[in-house]
Amino acid sequence: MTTPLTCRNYIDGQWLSAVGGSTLESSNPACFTEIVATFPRSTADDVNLAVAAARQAYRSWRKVPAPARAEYVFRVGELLLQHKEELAQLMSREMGKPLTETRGDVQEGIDCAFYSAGEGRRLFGQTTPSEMPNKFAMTVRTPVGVCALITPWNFPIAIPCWKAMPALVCGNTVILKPAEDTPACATKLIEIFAAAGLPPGVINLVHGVGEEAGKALVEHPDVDLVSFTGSSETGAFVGATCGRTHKRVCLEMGGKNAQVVMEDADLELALDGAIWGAFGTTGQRCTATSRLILHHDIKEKFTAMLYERTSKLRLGAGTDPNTDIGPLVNANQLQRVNNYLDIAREEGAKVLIGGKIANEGALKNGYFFQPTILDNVTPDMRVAQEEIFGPVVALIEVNSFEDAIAVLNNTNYGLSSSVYTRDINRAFAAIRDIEAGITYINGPTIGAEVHLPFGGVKNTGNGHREAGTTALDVFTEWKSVYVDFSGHLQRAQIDNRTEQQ
Ligand code: UN1
Repeated sequence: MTTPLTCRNYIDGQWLSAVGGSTLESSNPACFTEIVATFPRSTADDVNLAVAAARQAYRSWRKVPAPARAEYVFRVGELLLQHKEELAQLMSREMGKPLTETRGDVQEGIDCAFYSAGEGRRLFGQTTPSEMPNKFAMTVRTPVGVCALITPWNFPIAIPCWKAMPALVCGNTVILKPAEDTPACATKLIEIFAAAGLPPGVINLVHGVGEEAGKALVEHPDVDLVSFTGSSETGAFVGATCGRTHKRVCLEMGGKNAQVVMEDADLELALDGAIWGAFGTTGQRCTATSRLILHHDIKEKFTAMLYERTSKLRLGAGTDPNTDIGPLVNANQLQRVNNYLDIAREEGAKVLIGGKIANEGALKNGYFFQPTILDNVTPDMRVAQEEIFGPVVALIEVNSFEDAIAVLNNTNYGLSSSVYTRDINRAFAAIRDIEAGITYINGPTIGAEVHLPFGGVKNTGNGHREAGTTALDVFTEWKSVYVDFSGHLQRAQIDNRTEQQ
């Protein structure tokens, strides 16, 4: 067992304990007796310090040329690359997912660094003709100010990077409040930002619980923008508070993503996609496949294939290279998934495989849940409507392509979606008719790349998209600029018209 790491807040370039001195612990979800880190339980006092530092640093950071700001972010990418394996190992211990996936998580941060850094030399605005002679018109992007980033535990490196990197390139200063399950990952990430030489106060880290540190940040009058990824319940609070206090707010919340398998699909390919989409990250992705919509003609055969493959999946610690599926992140999540199994049984779904907490032998000290397939699910059951966030997939049978799309759209969420078919006409009809921010054709619902917009419709989000160039729209304000070089007053809409016009 390794000695627990001592994590601190990072405020104005200093590593600090919480003002009140309280601490909390994170543990290994595959072996909860192993403490991974201790970290500060911050309160409004710590948040006040961080916001003051970020506000002060903003005065000069916004004037640093964007290409120079981007060079710091590029350096963060280089350092992440150097520390990739160490971060992946730590993440598997603290969050639980297998090493192949934690390496992918760090890689997503690296991709984001190099992609965002390129934006430092773009950040394009527009020029457009003025309606008046001798007048020039253009738009420029300006930073928003102090940004609070509230991030989840399922992608402890990638998601803070998605938010912090474009925010910094755009000229904002940042306060990160990471999830309380993954404080060590967040601390290591901020150590890397610090090592890249960012001036004090430009990036700050405040640990703690959502109801205390998170709430204080969202309510703070000197925070200009909140970017939140997490549950729909917390997102509703964040959105309402930001509405009341006139903050910019970007929300990324739940999903109830479906993969459709049509009768003409390549079933082996669809199977690979379903297993990866449903059980990757133990189903703890907002993009996870939690519904499989199967055409009647292949339902029986595909279900048998799925059963067979699921029965071979190995549960274990993420740090063990033989593990396919790691634990759930904590006891609450385990309880939540278990409760959904009770709900599924009460509603009349059939548990085809799995369905239970796994706590025998080597799994006894972890939060493991068996990979689970629910059959005979109808589109309106709670297990077909609510986000479970665990290794549970619901099978829904349909008789036509039109029904498949209707069932897929029959949810309050709209993040990711997938259709397996070899019919090009159906593929394009699906792209047109699916209500989701992301649609995959012949690929699983998980696996978004950093240079495309990421986010969803309906209750998944509030109209913003992270990643891609759309991240710039979250972290900048547009300014329209008119330069009149005529030397006299020119009245738009008036002086270019005659009386009659
Ligand atoms: C998330 O689940 O919150 O597309 C993010 C994917 C990953 C990101 C998931 N690249 O599954």
